[in-house]
Amino acid sequence: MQLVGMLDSPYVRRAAISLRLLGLAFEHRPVSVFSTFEQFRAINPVVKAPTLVCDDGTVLMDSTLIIDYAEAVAGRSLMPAEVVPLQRALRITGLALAACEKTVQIVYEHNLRPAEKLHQPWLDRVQGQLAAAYSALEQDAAAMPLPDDEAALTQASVSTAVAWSFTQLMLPEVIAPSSFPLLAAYAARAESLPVFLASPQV
Ligand SMILES: N[C@@H](CCC(=O)N[C@@H](CS)C(=O)NCC(=O)O)C(=O)O
Repeated sequence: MQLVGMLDSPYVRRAAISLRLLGLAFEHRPVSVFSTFEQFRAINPVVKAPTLVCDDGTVLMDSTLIIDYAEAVAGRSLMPAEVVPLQRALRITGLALAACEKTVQIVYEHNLRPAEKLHQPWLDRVQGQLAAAYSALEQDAAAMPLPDDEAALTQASVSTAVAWSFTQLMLPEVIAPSSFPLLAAYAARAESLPVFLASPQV
């Protein structure tokens, strides 16, 4: 299978790290939805990253759905099986994905619009949502043990660390690490693990 998209996308990166954790072989094709739009469109006319080209040629998109497929192929899940830990993991993963989405929206507002068309009320709203997601994650991170080895990583850990690193790469002035010390420490530890180092965001 082929995973298409740049690793500076948190969605591509969480899919890549998940595929590795699941032990699935894949080819990574670093094609950009912006600088190589036409090349991406030839693979997936919808131009969404990540895209997964399955071994039978089926084209999947959306990181969560790609991970769902990968887990079915691997025969195991990065989510807990029991209801209470699963509920907790789903909440953390949802917060991390919301943080990714809000970061992307802020980046697009700055980078894809002419400066005179930037809409400050929308930016203020999205920045508030981003801060709310990280405040909730910071509280939940207090209960998450720092990952010692990658066998202990769950989808909640992967998505939390990937989201944090992405926001720090793109918007360090908006979300200060000093205000979220547990998350900063959590992501630093995750980023030192081989599976994260094998899928660097830069
Ligand atoms: N919910 C999707 C979000 C994917 C997404 O928005 N990816 C961005 C790159 S970070 C993209 O494809 N942007 C191009 C576009 O939406 O036109 C997922 O989890 O994969």
